[in-house]
Amino acid sequence: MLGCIQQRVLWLACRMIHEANQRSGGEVKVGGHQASSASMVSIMTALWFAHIGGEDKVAVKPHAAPVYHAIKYLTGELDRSALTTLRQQGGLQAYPSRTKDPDVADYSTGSVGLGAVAPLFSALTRRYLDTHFAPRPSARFIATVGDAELDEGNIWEAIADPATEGLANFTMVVDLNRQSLDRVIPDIQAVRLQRFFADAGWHVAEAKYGSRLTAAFAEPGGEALRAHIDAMSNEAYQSLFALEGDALRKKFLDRADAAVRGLADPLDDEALKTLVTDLGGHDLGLLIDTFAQCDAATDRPSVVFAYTIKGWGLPMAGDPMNHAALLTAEQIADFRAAVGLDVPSEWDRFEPDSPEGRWCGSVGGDINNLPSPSRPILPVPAAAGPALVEGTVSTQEAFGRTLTRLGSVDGVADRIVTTSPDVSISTNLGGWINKTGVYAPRERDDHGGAERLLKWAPSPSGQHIELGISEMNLFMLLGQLGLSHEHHGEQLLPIGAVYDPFVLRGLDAFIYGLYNGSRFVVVGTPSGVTLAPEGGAHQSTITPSVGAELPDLVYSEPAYAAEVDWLLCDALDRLGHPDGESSYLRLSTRPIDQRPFGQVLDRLGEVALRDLVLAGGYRLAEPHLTEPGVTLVTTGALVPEALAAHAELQAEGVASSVVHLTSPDRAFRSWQSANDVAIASAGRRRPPNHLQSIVPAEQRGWPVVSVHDGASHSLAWVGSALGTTQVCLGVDRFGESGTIADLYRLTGISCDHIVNAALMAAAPAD
Ligand SMILES: Cc1ncc(C[n+]2csc(CCOP(=O)(O)OP(=O)(O)O)c2C)c(N)n1
Ligand SMILES: [Mg+2]
Repeated sequence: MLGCIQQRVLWLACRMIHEANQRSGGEVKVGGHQASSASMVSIMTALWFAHIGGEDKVAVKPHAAPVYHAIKYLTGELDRSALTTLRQQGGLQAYPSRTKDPDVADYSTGSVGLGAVAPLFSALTRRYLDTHFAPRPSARFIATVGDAELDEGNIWEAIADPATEGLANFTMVVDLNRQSLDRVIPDIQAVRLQRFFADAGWHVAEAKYGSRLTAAFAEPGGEALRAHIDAMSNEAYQSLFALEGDALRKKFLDRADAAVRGLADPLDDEALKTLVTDLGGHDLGLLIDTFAQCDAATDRPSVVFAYTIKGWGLPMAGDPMNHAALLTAEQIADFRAAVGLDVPSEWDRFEPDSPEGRWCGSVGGDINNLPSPSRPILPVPAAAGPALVEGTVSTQEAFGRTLTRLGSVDGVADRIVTTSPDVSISTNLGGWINKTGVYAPRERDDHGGAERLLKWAPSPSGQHIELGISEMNLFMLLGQLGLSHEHHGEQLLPIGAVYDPFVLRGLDAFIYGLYNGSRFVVVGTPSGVTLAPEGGAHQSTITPSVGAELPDLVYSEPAYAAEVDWLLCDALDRLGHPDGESSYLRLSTRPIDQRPFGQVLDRLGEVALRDLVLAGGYRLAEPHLTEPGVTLVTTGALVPEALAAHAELQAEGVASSVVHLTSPDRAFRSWQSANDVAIASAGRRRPPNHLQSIVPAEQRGWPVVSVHDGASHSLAWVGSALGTTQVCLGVDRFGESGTIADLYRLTGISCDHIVNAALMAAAPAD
């Protein structure tokens, strides 16, 4: 019965892809992966129809999306009308999608390697929740991955991290078809890969030979047959799939000894092919048993190496060039007939009262996904503490203080979980860790250092998850912590702290988390050339653009302690809102005099100033002169330079004002939506362009000088938003070690540079 179901799954997957390509107007190739889908069809049939239950979560190999949809159609979750919408706008996505497919995938996949470990970090999230809140029902986490995905280093970073140790409810199933996109992998060395997993403490299982081959191995000459198959190169073995009759026999028996020949001779051509291509990854019974074996390994994660055939059951089976190959119309017609369908019935489900129909119905009742309820709104305060108006403090210190204070807020404190790739102390998480402790599934020895300044003391109640130095792991974990409500029914407020330049090291995983609809806060600190003595290898320049340009993320760059407090509280609050998003705070270790902020606070009052800080920025210094001047626009650590330049310009008789963009991203977006034609033509009121609303009308025509401890391009839109000309100062070269003054001079963002740029900009054109 499962064999019959898997054949229908394969048919529907191929037909879906065929349909999508028929629709193509020839504009661009539509594509779809029939061979990659075929390779996974037995594994996925065994999983969904004989292994998983409703609580279990599975990441599907990106190129097997059609198989997933075919299964979800047969179990009743997906409507028939969806099957003809593959790769069409509003239809089924090319790769499994959590956020866009109607049969919501547990994990989006597409960038190979990430889906392979997303469920591992999900299992870690579950383990964390089980020790902090009421235990959830037990659940298994499974990743189905292509063998070439194992080339991606992020997989090895994930399995090597002690944080993922002992996650026995995770299983990775490797679709070992010995082919990638371009080639038959000459030496996949499955044994070596298996050793890597075993050395990381995993349970390693294999589904290598199907039951026919296993039976043949037990016969006289069987051992020789096994040795002969094992000794064949991947290319030679793979080529058997394209051969028939005598050609296959010749190829297979090339260099075979008498014992192997003795076994092959009595078999007719078809029987020989069936035997020698009988791989475990297409043996449903064996797969089901192997998955059960993995469940029985209750102290460590498991990996299954399932030997498969790319293009299994299709004319393109094993062809080295089959990755993007498509069945012809004629081959589709043959396939349809072979499944016992005709054109009117080709998209049908099984008859409901057939054994297959009954099985699909009963499985579907359990495993079909329900839409997840919206996230709860937690009582995050507007501020964690009183606004600081004097003294000198860096935004990084302010972050540490705010977080520690939030550790005393009821209903919020226990939901915060922090994580860092071995930089918790240097990103100022120390106070928070002292308060809440480090997380470990079991009590471990404290190693707070000789002075015991830091209470490290790993325990199940700790709220900081320390990772090794892998920024990919940081973002993979944040991505899964930020889906805690969707996957596990408990809302968490995840905060990750990382050196700002190394945000880029984890960028694909960062994007992956956002693309999955996850919600988390990233603190990139320290940042920029302001971290002067640390030198060029640690000085970030392009991260502001990453923050501003990524969808579903707000990037902010505060300068003052109260701004950090308000922005962090707002960021945590917005994690739960239906129209909310993730946040990225770019911070610095530069101590900053808080008095100028105190003056604005006196002038505007806390409520109004906070609103401006959250909306994107405010005017920090006003012109003392009445004649036309220059608007200085800055963000973050360069506020003191802008204020100093302002004072100098005033002294030289040039009027200037200083705008501090606490979130260049929000200010930019308000300008974008102010220009949004769709909003205007729908007759809705356009939101104000934030910059225009904070710069008085008579000053909007003043030239702008923008200055940023980041690439000059990142604020280059400000002049346009105000309708005026602009000079952009920023860091457009790699840095080096020095003092802050050295680095600002070197990179052209010092007070002098601002003054000179302003004088030039303000001078009447010749
Ligand atoms: C990060 C990333 N790099 C490259 C690709 C392009 N790509 C798509 S499939 C593929 C090969 C996949 O081979 P394998 O994982 O063995 O899957 P199979 O199709 O053989 O099942 C590549 C390189 C991608 N999707 N993601
Ligand atoms: Mg492969």
